[in-house]
Amino acid sequence: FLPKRNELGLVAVGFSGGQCKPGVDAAPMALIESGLVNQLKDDLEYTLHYDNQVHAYSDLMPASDPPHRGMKNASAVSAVTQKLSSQVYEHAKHGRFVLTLGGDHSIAIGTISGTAKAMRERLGRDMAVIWVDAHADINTPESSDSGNIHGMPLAFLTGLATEEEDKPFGWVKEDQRVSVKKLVYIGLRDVDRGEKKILRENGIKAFSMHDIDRHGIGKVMDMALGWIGRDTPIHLSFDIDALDPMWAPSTGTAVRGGLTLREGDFIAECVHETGSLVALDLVEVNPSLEEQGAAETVRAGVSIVRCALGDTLL
Ligand code: 6HN
Ligand code: MN
Ligand code: MN
Ligand code: MN
Repeated sequence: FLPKRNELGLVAVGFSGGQCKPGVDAAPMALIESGLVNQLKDDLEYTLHYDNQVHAYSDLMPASDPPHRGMKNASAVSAVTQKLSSQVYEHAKHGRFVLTLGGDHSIAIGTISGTAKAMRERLGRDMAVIWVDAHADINTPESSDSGNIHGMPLAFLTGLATEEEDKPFGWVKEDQRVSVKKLVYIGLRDVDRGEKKILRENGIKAFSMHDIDRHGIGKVMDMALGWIGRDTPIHLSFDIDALDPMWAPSTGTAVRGGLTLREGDFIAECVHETGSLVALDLVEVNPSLEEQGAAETVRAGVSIVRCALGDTLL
């Protein structure tokens, strides 16, 4: 069921509406300008399917977007992720590995719904999600303190938060969802109280920074991949704030005590090695924050992508 070797679909998403800080929309261009696309073509020998544009989806922005269930920009985020979902689905359906460069983490509602549906159709299989992040991003609109949708994508993707057909995110249907049993977290260290309850009550597998300190990243990856099992397609959603701000300072919700750059790369390498990785999101790089560290943050993002796409040391 593997993506065709070396066929890569790239979607660049310049969207920041899932949170309140401008600048995260500039990340795809910064990543591409730092040489990412050329490296994927030349060093890693991928055949690229890319429409050569950073999508801002301006045509989809509603004239007014009042709060809905406490969510900020709900109509905009819903419209953008619905469109993105079909773009990602189209790549995945053709057997391409799908790389999505964000944008804030709300865009995962689009990417994961797209790959989950394509994997069900192509393979008749439920996909697993590895979510690497300081945060759990599984607030329901009701449990969220901030109303920022980048803290909620997994609630909509797992069906813990649903919505009526004619409302924002009512387009996310059963065949686009992922099971809470097939979700694994790595790197958590800032989980809201309501989210802890959700993780507990649903028996969701999570490896926090505490677990990484205790067992080491090697053992944690064995356990994480063991939980998912063989022959299960995997979507890796990588929030750059999983890394310690020492390595990735330019991000909207930085939390100290995170992964080293090498631990982040190792996670990506291990998931690549399974041979089951079908898609990667790289999100939350914001070059306009902590500007002295922006180049380093972009470099960290490039490194994670290269590792997930099969760059090897030897
Ligand atoms: N991210 N839990 C906080 C919230 O607002 O719900 C932070 C979410 C951060 C989201 O980093 O992708
Ligand atoms: Mn985060
Ligand atoms: Mn918090
Ligand atoms: Mn996140």
